[in-house]
Amino acid sequence: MPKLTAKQISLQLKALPGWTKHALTIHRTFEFDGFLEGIDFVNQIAKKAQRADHHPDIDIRYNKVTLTLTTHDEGGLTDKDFSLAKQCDEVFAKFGELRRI
Ligand code: H2B
Repeated sequence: MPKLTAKQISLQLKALPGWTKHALTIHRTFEFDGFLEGIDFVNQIAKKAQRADHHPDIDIRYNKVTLTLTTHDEGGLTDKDFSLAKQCDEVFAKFGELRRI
């Protein structure tokens, strides 16, 4: 999986509002109704990460979860990071849907 160029990265980021690039990583902070909801989110992300063999850095602070993605093996950002970021957004969207019921 090759490292993406700066141009490819900015194109990918346009499709993922909420994600920010910092150095060789991208990150997004997700906010939940409480601590346990955030933990539930993290557990769902963990399953997806394991399936993809691609693991985010996870920072949990009460009801906020920050995910940071990079491809250590390549020393930069790859499609794997953007693919997992998209899956994280999809999981998060489900939490919003539950709240609206
Ligand atoms: N996760 C992340 N975020 N980056 C990697 O480069 C990476 C990983 N590499 N999970 C995987 C595991 C690699 O170490 C194994 C051997 O496939």
